[in-house]
Amino acid sequence: MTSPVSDSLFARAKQLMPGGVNSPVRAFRSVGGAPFFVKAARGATLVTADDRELIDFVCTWGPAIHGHNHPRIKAALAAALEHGTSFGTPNPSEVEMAEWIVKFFPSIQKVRLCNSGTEATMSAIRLARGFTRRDKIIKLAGCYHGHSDSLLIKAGSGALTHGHPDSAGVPAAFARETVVVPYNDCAALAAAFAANPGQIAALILEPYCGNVGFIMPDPGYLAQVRQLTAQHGTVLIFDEVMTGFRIAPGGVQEREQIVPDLTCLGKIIGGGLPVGAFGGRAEIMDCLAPLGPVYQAGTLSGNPLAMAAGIASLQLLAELQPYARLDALGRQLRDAVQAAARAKGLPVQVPQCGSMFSIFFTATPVRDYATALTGDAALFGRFFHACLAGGVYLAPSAYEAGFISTAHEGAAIDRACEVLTAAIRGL
Ligand code: KE4
Repeated sequence: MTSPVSDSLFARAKQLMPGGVNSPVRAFRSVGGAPFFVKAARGATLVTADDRELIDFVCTWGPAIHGHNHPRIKAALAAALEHGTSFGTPNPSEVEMAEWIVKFFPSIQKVRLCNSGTEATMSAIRLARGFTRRDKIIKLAGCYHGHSDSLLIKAGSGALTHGHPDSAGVPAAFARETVVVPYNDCAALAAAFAANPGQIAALILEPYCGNVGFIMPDPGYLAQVRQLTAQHGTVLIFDEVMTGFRIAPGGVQEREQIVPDLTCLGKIIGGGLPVGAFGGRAEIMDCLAPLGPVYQAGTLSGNPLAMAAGIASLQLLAELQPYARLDALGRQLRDAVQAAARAKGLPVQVPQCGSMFSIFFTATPVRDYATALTGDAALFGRFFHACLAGGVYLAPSAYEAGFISTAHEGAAIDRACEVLTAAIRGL
């Protein structure tokens, strides 16, 4: 499959941008080959610069839960555009967005809007440190929370793919303040608290991991995390940038009935435009400037275009309540992959919940960073390219989650299952 236009664009891009991309995972470094360039997207389909149509299971890394360029989101954006692009002042749409978030997430009494998931988690950590007057934090190996210094320690996602989870450029002094423990390991977590008595400001985790592949918690694990953090006066931060409004209207915390102290959001609440948010208990949030001593700010925070697109996306979720349909699509894909792998005698794990899934080529049940690494990444690369040749675009890394939208229903999911089945048969 030749892609002369993408190849030419990539050659130009590499002269101008490191690796020819603006986010590392897009470079296809872990699956090999050169990335394609996309010029348009609609529904479940990407249109490449070489006019190939691909069924998309990345969904711009989560935001496109209604598919790309949904008419309702497009119309909301067009209407907002009539009034301007950015005001730098309070505006009605950020109030409406805050009301939506507080309504869907009862644990969020107050919320601050920002421009990315990285900003949300970085700010939540600073807020927890300011509120507790403690410096240390706990994160879980393989969880990815964006690229702020304190959190790029044993990160997931692209940092994991690139084989050096601890990024260069992070001062050792910063890394020393971040304690890393395995996901799904209550004993290790209790030991970390015992070794740092009264010192842990916050524990941040992806309650369902989406950046080391897709990994769900053992039964009772999240309740144990909640109990230990409460016992030690540690702020529990759920990073639901990926899972918020995707796993359930109120994210994992609704599905698992766990109440964190702070929650980070992003992706879906921007409808495809740059966005982030963090919120939680008012007594913690009120430590934020201008009320309190913890500073946080942003030129484009609450941007009216991002708010308009995000509100339209949330309105659609409230109207359609698509979660059972999305789970049926996820099961259909999971069942097809499992059946094909069984017929081939190929060990595979296909964790799936609702519209999130991943595919690990290993016989080992994947429950944390270490077991995720037992997956055959080279085989995943071959599988990825076989799917791409068949017209299906999976995340270009064995350590990412796949995303399904309502637009995949019907022909797209059926065709995708055929392509994934044929790809496995050909391995
Ligand atoms: P952003 O700064 O990329 O908006 O959000 C960072 C972030 C925070 N928390 C979670 C749970 C996330 O998944 C992310 C970003 N996710 C990656 C996908 N693995 C974004 C894609 C990329 O980095 O190119």
